[in-house]
Amino acid sequence: MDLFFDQNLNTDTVLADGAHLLAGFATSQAQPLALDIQHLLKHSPLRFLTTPGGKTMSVAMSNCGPWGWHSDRRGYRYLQMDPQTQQPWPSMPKSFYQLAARAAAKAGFRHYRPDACLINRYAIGSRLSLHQDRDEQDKRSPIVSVSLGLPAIFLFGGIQREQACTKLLLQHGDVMVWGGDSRLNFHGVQPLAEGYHPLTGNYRFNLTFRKVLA
Ligand code: MD3
Ligand code: FE
Repeated sequence: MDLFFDQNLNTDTVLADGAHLLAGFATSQAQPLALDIQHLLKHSPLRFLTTPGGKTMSVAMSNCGPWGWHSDRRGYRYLQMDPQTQQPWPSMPKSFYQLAARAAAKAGFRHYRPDACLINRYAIGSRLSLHQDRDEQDKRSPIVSVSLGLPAIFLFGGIQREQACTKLLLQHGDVMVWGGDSRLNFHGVQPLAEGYHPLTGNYRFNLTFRKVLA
């Protein structure tokens, strides 16, 4: 099996046009990030969303920032209110926003202003099937993702579902920036292998920053 990963801290590896792996970019901030996540989840708890097709997702999700991603039988969309609490999503910590902006800048995307941050929690066996992120109005801004805790095998496909995928091991502290020609590529996450991480226990957390409004 071909599996690409980068152990070199603070390198910028370009996987495809606009797709950058910043290995270990968030490692030094991981502990405060994890504490902030636990705090945010007290306001808008993790939940298992339903797809329009009626399946329950195995990844538990919540959001912070002005917009939050939601899915139910009626479709995928961004909402300003958490439908579970009927309150606005908790605001995005400045440290999250600055981390995402610094990562985007390092990958060549200046003036990144994310207005949504999806919080994904993977338990052992949780997976994310191959999909595109196309619910955001702004498709010119990149998506920035931060991996914390247990490692996962990420699948990076092409612009069509049928194209072959590159496998990438995403480890604690890794940050990825997906912009330019890679912004609409298919991608997914293989079922999380069992393991234990000192910061997150039996879980992997992933933050994905997006710009919803153009
Ligand atoms: C490549 N999350 O939340 S982050 C998602 O690890 C999502 O939780 C995965 O896919 C996770 O939608 C992957 C990396 C990622 C995010 C968006 C992308 C990769 C992407 C958009 C285009 C291409
Ligand atoms: Fe995605």
